[in-house]
Amino acid sequence: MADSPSQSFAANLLAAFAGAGIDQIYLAPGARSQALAIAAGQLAEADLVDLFVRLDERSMAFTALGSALATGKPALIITTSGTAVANLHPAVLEAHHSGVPMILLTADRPHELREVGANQTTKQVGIFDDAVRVVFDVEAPNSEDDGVDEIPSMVSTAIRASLGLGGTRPGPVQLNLAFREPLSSDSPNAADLQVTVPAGDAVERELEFAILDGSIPTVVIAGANSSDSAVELAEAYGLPIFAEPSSGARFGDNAILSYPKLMVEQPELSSRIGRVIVFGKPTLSRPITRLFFSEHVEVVVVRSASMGLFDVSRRASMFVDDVTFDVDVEGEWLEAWRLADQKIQVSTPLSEKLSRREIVEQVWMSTEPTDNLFLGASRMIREAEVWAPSANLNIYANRGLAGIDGSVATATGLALATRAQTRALIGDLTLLHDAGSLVIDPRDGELDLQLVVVNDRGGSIFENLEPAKQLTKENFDRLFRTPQDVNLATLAVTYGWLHIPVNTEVELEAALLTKGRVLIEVKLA
Ligand SMILES: Cc1ncc(C[n+]2csc(CCOP(=O)(O)OP(=O)(O)O)c2C)c(N)n1
Ligand SMILES: [Mg+2]
Repeated sequence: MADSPSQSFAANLLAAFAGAGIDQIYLAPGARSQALAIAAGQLAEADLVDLFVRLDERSMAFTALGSALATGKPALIITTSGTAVANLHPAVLEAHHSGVPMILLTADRPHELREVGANQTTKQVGIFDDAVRVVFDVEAPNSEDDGVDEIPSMVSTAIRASLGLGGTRPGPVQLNLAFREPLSSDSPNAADLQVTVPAGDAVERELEFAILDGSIPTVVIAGANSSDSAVELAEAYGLPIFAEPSSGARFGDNAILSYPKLMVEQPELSSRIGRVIVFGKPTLSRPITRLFFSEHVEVVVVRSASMGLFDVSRRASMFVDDVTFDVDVEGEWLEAWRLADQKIQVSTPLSEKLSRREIVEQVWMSTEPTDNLFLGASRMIREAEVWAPSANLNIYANRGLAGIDGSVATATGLALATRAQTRALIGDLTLLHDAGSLVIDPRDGELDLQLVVVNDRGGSIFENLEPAKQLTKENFDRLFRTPQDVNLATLAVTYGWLHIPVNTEVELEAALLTKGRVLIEVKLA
């Protein structure tokens, strides 16, 4: 085959990424990206990277997002030009808002073929606006070594920006790569190339601390992506902690698990709150959001490394990196919350039918510390906020934008990157929205991936909306609940998944022990 500057550039580029430790590559097929595909295939064949091939770019990008959530490292995403690039947008936005590293390699026509009606050609530079930390618009290489000298610095910048080492939050980065014919060749082989990428130092920011008045009754609010530091603070100073299920902080002696209920049912206690210290991004319950707006509550925000500044009420008194207290917090304050929490935890009656509470409890009980648990963005994460027991588990949720899209794919990415037992607890519409991600590539190998689908025939979360009371049932169903009649058993089987229908707690417990790719359908309606 004739030499191809495109192939030479692609081989050097991918060898540079692989050499720098970026070893997860996601690829969707296409003509313009063929040199990148061939280079990725060579690296995979030589066992230098893991390569995952996907048909649907939307699904692929969410899978890569899941992989990065588990590893903390960006995966490479390779697409052809045109709408293929646009299909990355939902996952790019989620990664932008929740600070997940991601590197996009989008193939494009050469510059002279843009804006002239050439096939499969659109404006790919700028398509993601400010959702990408950095964009490179790389000219098509014309000769053997064209552009190769710039690769190490470009790759270094891309990796550093995606990881947030350059002073911004982690997030997506785009390399828009123009290629002209000949689009590929059989040499060089990317696996034979060694390209050294400068690492560079992380930008150090001076951390800001605050010393707070310990006499003000304070609670720690741990939203999505809070991490252990929220727990450490609460335990160091005897503060109650209200931790969302995907906070990474819902465990330990200070966790007040029933806070969503207590905030409503114990007005005397909750009205005593004079200050909240916020970690991560809390989005789940209205009583907590109301606290941020309450005039007699001071809002102290601890900067999140991933989620960006949180200040929904625009009332934050300070943004800091850590806090301490001048005097010890009264022990009575934590005790009062613990007591109320214990009372409510035991006093809720259980019915005969499998309830959402039992689903949550059973899923948590079946989940080991090395497993992954992904929570879809609808009713079940809110049920988990009320019922999930205290446990230090690997829990993930796409709370950057709280979309129901890409949930099957994100969970698949968690499973692919870790090869650990992975569960997704999702609603029926959330499953159907991402049904395309059920497509299996047999080359991905064995995965222990359970989709626990709570099938209540439609979006039951909307029952809490005002229109549920205002509209006729028929209208409400048509406009909001959108009931569906899809046969999940045949859907699962069509895509090669095992389907297990579940009606009781005992059946659910048994189903959760099943290995392989399983769709566990819990029928509630
Ligand atoms: C991409 C996207 N589209 C629409 C929404 C709005 N939305 C939030 S929850 C929901 C319904 C989810 O229903 P289901 O998955 O069955 O969960 P349930 O609440 O019934 O448990 C929708 C459409 C969203 N969050 N994301
Ligand atoms: Mg539903």
